[in-house]
Amino acid sequence: TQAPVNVTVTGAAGQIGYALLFRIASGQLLGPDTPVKLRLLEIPQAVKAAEGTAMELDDGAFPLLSGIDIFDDPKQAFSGTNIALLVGARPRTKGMERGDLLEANGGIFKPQGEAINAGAADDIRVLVVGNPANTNALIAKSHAPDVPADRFTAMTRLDHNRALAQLSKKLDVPVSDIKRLAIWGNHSATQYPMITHGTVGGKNLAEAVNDQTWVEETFIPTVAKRGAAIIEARGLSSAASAASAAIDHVYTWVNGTDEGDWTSAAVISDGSYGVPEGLISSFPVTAKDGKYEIVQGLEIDDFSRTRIDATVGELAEERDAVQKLGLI
Ligand code: NAX
Repeated sequence: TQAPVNVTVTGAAGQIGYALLFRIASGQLLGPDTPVKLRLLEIPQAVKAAEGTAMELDDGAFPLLSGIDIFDDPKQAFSGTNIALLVGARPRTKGMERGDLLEANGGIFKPQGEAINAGAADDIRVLVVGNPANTNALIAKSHAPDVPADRFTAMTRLDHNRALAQLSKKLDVPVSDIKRLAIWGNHSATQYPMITHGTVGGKNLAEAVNDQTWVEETFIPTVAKRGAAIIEARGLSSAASAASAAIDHVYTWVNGTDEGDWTSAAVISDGSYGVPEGLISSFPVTAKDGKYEIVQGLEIDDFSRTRIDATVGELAEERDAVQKLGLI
């Protein structure tokens, strides 16, 4: 068998952590032949709770789980790590301005970026889940100059999966029939789920839907505001679905996309489609040989252009704000 892959999970005692760790331990992150070693990072007050989760992981008797270590120091938690899932973040609380939120998260993602730079394995791959995910990824990346920039990504796969679910219900087809869907921009209410180049059973998705009013007034807002709808219904934010999307994001990154299909991930922009270079923006992406690549050459219609510009504009504002705060 293979040597174990080191996987660091931050925010391990949180609700996404609780759903995510069992999926990783069961082999769903990297596949059924790859043993994993978990490195959990928490703040000191939550270490005891993380120990409780680790006890339950032990009790799962997972054949692929070859060890669990718990840390409250990022330097130790990221030492030798191959895959880092940055889930822990500072949530927005009542009365908090955006600047305060960005600053509080800078205090988390700057030292974590530095720790990744200092001690992670050469093949390190980072997925940021903690919000504001795109900008937190940008902060971490900025403090890891020795790590290739394309190893820092943020999660929009949950948005992608939410869009698949809505379309599957609308068209009464299995989710697996729907291909080439794409989330653009920020993981926020401004995100743009694009169906223009999608296919369903080999036919064009937008033509199959054939209802632009539904797209604009129901589909896009439902996908963009799904997080709030889950909180409203469950009394808690999305956790198992977020964990599932994180599993999907890494599994696809490592194992590749199917020929002719895409997925969505927030990756560093190379200037494609007018998205300013250096922003961590969601794009349609393929994965091959362990790399995410932006799908090139798509024609962008006027409606899509407006939506992409709006969400990318928000990302540029967040970047400017963290730049002013000296966080990047
Ligand atoms: P919880 O509040 O349940 O858990 C967060 C955990 O992070 C806590 O245990 C806390 O102690 C820990 N933490 C805080 N600062 C830390 C640090 N510096 N180092 C290590 N751990 C730290 O939140 P949960 O519901 O698990 O959500 C986690 C994050 O995911 C939030 O930022 C949330 O907004 C974000 N989400 C992102 C999604 C996405 O699609 N990108 C969707 C789901 C989710 O809303």
